[in-house]
Amino acid sequence: MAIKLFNSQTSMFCEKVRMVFALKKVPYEVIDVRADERKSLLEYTNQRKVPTLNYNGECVIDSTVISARLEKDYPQNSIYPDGAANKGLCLALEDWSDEVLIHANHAMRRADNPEAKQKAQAEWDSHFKTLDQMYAGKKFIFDKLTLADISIFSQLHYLYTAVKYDVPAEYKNVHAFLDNLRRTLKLNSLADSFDAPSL
Ligand SMILES: N[C@@H](CCC(=O)N[C@@H](CS)C(=O)NCC(=O)O)C(=O)O
Repeated sequence: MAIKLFNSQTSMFCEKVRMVFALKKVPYEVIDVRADERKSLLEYTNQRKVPTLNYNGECVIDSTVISARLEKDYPQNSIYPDGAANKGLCLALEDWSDEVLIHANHAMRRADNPEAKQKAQAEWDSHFKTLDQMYAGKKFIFDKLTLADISIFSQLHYLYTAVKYDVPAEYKNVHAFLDNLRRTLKLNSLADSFDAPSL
């Protein structure tokens, strides 16, 4: 048995999970769902969402559930900060990124007229302000790379690569964070997607 990831290279949630696998140095096989238009995913799970794992025969769906499961079974290089209070904060930030930043990404991607574009920009602006404060004087939110940074990076990275929207220059701390993560993930360019087997 092996761990198989039903993956779409352009999905931000798949990139998030690929980062968790790499941080923990857990080997896995990739099944590209775009190769057969999700036929094998639908056959296996009866649903269309990625990331999905065939986890040694067990079906595990959703990046948050997958990350928590990998942490439980492979506790090395923890994706959470130390201490219950910080872990709770980390999980809340993961959820904020997965549920709120994704909304801003979808809004920007779907904006097909000047009014919608302006609205999406205003939505992102308020998040950039928050993020710029969160990363003021810090490489990571906690004292090391955690799932909070990974989740936030995956949304900002999608904004840059798929939506093709540059973070405005005034958000210096957000830029510094993106560059720090680019180096941490050993990406030559922010335009590359992350798929290294280990970090
Ligand atoms: N909350 C889920 C979101 C997963 C998700 O939205 N996946 C998208 C790709 S980024 C997908 O597969 N959408 C296809 C569909 O819904 O048909 C997670 O964290 O994994």
